[in-house]
Amino acid sequence: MQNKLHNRPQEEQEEITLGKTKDVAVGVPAITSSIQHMLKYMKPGEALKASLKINQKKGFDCPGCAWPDPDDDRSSVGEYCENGIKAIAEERTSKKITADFFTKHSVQEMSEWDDFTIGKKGRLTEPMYLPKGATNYEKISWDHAFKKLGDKLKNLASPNEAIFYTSGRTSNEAAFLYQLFVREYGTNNLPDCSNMCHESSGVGLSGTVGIGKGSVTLQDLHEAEVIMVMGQNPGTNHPRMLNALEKCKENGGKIIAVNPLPEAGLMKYVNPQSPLKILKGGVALSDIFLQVRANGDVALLKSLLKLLYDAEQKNPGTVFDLDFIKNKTAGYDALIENIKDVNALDLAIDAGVPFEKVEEAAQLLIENKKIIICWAMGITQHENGVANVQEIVNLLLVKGSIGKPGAGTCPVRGHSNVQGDRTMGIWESPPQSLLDKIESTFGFTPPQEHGYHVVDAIKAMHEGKGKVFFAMGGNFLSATPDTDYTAEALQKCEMTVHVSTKLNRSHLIHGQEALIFPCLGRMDDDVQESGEQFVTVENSMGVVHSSQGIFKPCADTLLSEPKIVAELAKATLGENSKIDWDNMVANYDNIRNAIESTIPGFENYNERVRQPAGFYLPNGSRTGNFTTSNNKANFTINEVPENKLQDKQLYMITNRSHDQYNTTVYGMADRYRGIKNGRRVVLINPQDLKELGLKHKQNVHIRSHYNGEERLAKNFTLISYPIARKTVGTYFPETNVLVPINQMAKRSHTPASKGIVISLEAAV
Ligand SMILES: Nc1nc2c(c(=O)[nH]1)N[C@H]1C(S)=C(S)[C@@H](COP(=O)(O)OP(=O)(O)OC[C@H]3O[C@@H](n4cnc5c(=O)[nH]c(N)nc54)[C@H](O)[C@@H]3O)O[C@H]1N2
Ligand SMILES: Nc1nc2c(c(=O)[nH]1)N[C@H]1C(S)=C(S)[C@@H](COP(=O)(O)OP(=O)(O)OC[C@H]3O[C@@H](n4cnc5c(=O)[nH]c(N)nc54)[C@H](O)[C@@H]3O)O[C@H]1N2
Ligand SMILES: [Mo]
Repeated sequence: MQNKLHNRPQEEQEEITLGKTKDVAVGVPAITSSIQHMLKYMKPGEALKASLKINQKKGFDCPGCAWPDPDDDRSSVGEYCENGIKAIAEERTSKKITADFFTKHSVQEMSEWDDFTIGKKGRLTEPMYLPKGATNYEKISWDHAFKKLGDKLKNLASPNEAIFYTSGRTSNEAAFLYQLFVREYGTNNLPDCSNMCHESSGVGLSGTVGIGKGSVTLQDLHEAEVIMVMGQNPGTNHPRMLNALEKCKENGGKIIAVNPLPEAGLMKYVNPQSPLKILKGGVALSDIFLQVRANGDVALLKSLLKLLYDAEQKNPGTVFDLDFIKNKTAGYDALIENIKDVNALDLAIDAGVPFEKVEEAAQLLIENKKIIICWAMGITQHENGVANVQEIVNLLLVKGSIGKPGAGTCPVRGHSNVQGDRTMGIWESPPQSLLDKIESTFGFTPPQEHGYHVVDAIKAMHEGKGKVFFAMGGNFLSATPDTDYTAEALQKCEMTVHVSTKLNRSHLIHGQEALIFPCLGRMDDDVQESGEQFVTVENSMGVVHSSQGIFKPCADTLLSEPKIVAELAKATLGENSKIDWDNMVANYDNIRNAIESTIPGFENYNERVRQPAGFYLPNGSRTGNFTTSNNKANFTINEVPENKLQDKQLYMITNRSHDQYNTTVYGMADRYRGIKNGRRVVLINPQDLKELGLKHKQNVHIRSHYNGEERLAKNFTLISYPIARKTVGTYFPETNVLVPINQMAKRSHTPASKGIVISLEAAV
């Protein structure tokens, strides 16, 4: 029998309970929820210590999101949020999984548990090995484990038959060492979670403003006159961002939210660190809510641009920043040629937003100059994800709203070090400059041919071209699209290996042989030959800072990620390696020195990262120095995507609930949206429900449609919800089975997880 792939038996419908949908985020319920959560899973003394050290200058970096910490005035009671606390409790759980656990439970048995149950089993503590044909993982020594994998890698016909994935929690030190090993071994097969996340931002920004990262600092957000928050749910996924939005409002700024869902955090907010505000009941955050349909953003942005253009025509020089356009940009004439005859009203209708609302938003953009646009997965995870980002840039460029205080681009990153991992060279398509620098610094020639991104990696495994899959963190099976297809791909591998803190489904849907390498987490003390080590990470705004563990690891068998890489490198490359791996790991300062010699912007790394708040990496777009091929910021022309819906079809967006971290399910309560007890739900507009002849709380199957292919996911409960028309909301990863492997963003190859065409059928 095949192992169960999804996180719940599909045969039954869940008993969903509905509470009131909240329009206020954070406040007292968030504080109680986070305290309860910590005390449920952690030792009380540790819970207190963790909450005092989180995101402090000499503390550890929260393993949750990549939102930056204030440069100066940090809260003395901890820079944290409810969901950061849950991430901590998840990592620092008092439960452990030892080798006995795997003797007791076969892989088959575990694969029938749901994701919530799997995640709650505790921290992995011992290296484990699943031999070919075996039913249970067995204990293996670290030495044997490294030898097994090293021998396997040595004996592949080509290094390109191995694939090395990274999730975004890996520190700069581990990531740098890892890519160095992989490239010395001989491949650029370094797919990472970024491929499924902000890759569209990286691609869209690099070509237009010269750097694939955002341009703003926290201070800029406080100073902005207008902040647009597009395709992002900060109340859940970046709760500390709400502090910044609140400060912006206190300084007189206005907020525009662009989302198919009226997300609680965008509507109203109560600062948990301000008792007075808790009493007063909070601040209404968004001044204008543009309830766009799924993937209506290009149409909406073009409609706004046209309204700005019309206003500029009426009063030349008052709306657009003509000096900036003339001196700093290229492609303006072509842009104007493209938009001058479009119809703003038709575009607003296409976007699903009432035209008066678009006009209201345009007015704010016309009147102000310091504009910031923030965005996340609602923008990037579309076939036209790159076009979405480029249209955002167009809007900022006509206003001259980049490269000056209070203005610019703000792609809000996900994993706490996903940005740093990319800076360190975790990249399947590395720039030539990186490869050349590796060669001159370390004396070996890295492979020049680009490697597989996530989708190509899955296909390569499926076709038998990828034989060994190694994952530095993450939960590849559940995070990737097309779960059944990906499962087959992993099961075709000769060997799958996971460096992990917690058990997850990717350990249970495995290759012919499988290994689990248990590792230290962010909060664990990391002691190497020279003594206690700290690591460094880069946040969403390009600040590099240190992170130091504060707890004794739950088992002395755990190794740090850098140590695992070094041991694997020795077992694979042996005497042939040009790198002294033991020396690197003995003192992480040595790794940082190697980073300094290889990656631009890390001068005096060891010294500067010891400054309490770390340092900013250079960023041309922040200062108006656009390092594109023509040294200008480039306008681009992006066509409005055609509407693909046929009769009775809807667009499906796959979102996070308030009670999960990506594939880790913390619990079953999506508190702000008022949905409890289950996750197999479809949020649908009441009008669509009526037109389709379906009913609130009805049990349905979801069918996705892509180029004549169909995929089915069974037994979901319909929930009548104030979501945009023609758009339905479901949770990731339950509906990843419906995301077609080939449906991805042009140029960035990001799976289109927010643009799936589906139909609903009554379950009988
Ligand atoms: N607690 C917690 N924190 C997290 C995570 C987590 O799972 N839990 N995940 C981390 C990671 S890796 C990431 S990448 C970030 C993710 O952060 P988000 O991007 O906020 O996460 P999603 O839940 O995917 O939310 C996407 C938002 O976009 C909206 N949306 C969907 N489609 C469209 C569209 O077509 N247009 C527009 N304008 N909006 C749309 C959705 O309604 C939703 O509000 O959060 C990070 N932080
Ligand atoms: N349909 C749909 N699919 C999506 C998305 C979506 O919005 N919709 N979002 C996409 C996005 S934005 C992302 S970033 C990906 C996320 O993809 P991944 O990063 O692969 O998934 P996570 O669920 O974050 O990984 C969780 C696992 O990481 C391990 N882990 C946690 N901390 C550490 C650590 O410190 N070290 C190591 N070695 N392991 C650790 C634990 O074992 C845990 O089970 O999913 C993508 N998939
Ligand atoms: Mo992400």
